[in-house]
Amino acid sequence: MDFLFANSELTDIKAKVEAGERLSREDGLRLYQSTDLLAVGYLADMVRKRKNGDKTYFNVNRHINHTNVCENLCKLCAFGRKAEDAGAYTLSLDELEAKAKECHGLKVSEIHIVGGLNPALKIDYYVEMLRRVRYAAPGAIIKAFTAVEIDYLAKIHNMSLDEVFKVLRDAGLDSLPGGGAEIFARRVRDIICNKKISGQRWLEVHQAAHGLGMKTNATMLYGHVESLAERVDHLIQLRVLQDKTGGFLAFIPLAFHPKNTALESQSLSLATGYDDLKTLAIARLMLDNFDHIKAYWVMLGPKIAQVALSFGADDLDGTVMEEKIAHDAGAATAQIMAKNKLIHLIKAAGRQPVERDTLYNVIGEGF
Ligand code: V47
Repeated sequence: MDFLFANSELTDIKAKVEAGERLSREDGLRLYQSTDLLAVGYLADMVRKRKNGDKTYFNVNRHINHTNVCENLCKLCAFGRKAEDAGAYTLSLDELEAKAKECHGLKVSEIHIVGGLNPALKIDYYVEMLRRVRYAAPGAIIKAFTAVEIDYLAKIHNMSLDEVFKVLRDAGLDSLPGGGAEIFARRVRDIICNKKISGQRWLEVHQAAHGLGMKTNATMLYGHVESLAERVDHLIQLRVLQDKTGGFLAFIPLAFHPKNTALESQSLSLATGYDDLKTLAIARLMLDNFDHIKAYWVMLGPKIAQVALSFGADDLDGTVMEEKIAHDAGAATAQIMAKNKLIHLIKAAGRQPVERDTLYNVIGEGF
């Protein structure tokens, strides 16, 4: 592959990657500024191979969004509603339980639950939700509530983060998803989600979860008003926390979908397929202390997600039954992907499919 780098401005970065040296902020920016997508992808693939070989992970999972009523109503979001708006909903505990019960026969290993900041719901609703889901789907790991929701519960009940986590963990919470991170820079948050917790607070919530032994994920929402430097800074802040705690499992870049959001009419520099692949590759290169980089097919589309397996990604997420957040914002992908189709995508990319649970314990391989 040396021909890829024959006249490349990335030769010194290639040497660092080969030596397993950490890349700097400047390296991250230079990777973004380079138009040599194949060279960037080749370097990311090298790291991916080193960490995961040909293994490509997926899971059988289900999403549940218990309410779309939200106090924040972020401009980036098409899902949130005011309580009095048409289309506002809150699932009853019986409805939640019924959705969890469906998982039992489907061999679902993960239930991913997130919702809006609904002032009508207090912590006892969350506790009862977790108890019922745990009982209705005993084989599934519950990955639930973004850092934003955890912070909200702490605030409205005047509890510490540790107290909130202990109560929720006792009721069945296993792990936290990576949502709500967006871009950590204040400048960007002021434009796309001005009422949401700060980037610093998002990191504090995950640090607290890690301190109690919980594993969590991290995301970055890209393709709106952020600069490339703000993306690289976001990755570096995640890397710094991961150095401290080792509690992150996977990083998931999320391509912004503008439809039905308050940002729809603005001419934003939306992510392209080229940017999707570059962002996944740069994440793989910068986040040297993360084991897994997920290409989330729901937001990328299955074709880009499959190609991403040659650009640093080693995970496609899952079957994802009943996703609402990306679909409300115009995602054109299906509502569910059959396990066989995920296996086919992975094998057709020359990789080895591995079914995992949330914590990356192997459930099945050799498909
Ligand atoms: O928190 C909101 C983002 C997140 C839009 O941890 C949007 O395994 C694009 O976090 N366009 C939800 N993105 C999704 C998420 C996630 C998905 C899959 C796996 C995991 C994991 C986490 O999506 C939100 C927000 O950051 N989002 N609106 C939008 N219009």
